[in-house]
Amino acid sequence: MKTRFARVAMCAAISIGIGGAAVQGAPRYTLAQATEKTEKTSGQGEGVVRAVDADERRIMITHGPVAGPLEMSPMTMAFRVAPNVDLASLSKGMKIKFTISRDAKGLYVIEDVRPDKP
Ligand SMILES: [Cu+2]
Repeated sequence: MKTRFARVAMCAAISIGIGGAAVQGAPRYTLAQATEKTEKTSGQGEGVVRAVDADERRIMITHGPVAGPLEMSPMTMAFRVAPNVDLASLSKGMKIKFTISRDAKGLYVIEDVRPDKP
């Protein structure tokens, strides 16, 4: 009986895992809600700098598809930039590779920027 229960419990755990992986979007995250707030999700992308606003610490980027837990379609948009990123190293027209994450408020932040050299 004990063994059978363990087997059933394991099957349940596996089916939850498979079901969760197969479902895109919110249902998958209900299981991980407890850790979601502290866990950093990030995404990797490439793009071209359109504008740098050093006062507001924002940059405008035309980016391609962003891959990773944080996915994004290609678009032109403004990002806030993390304090550790040196904005002086960025200029209009520069091709870059970047890493984004979401802050505690759910806003996108650029965590890292590298020149995208051929
Ligand atoms: Cu975007």
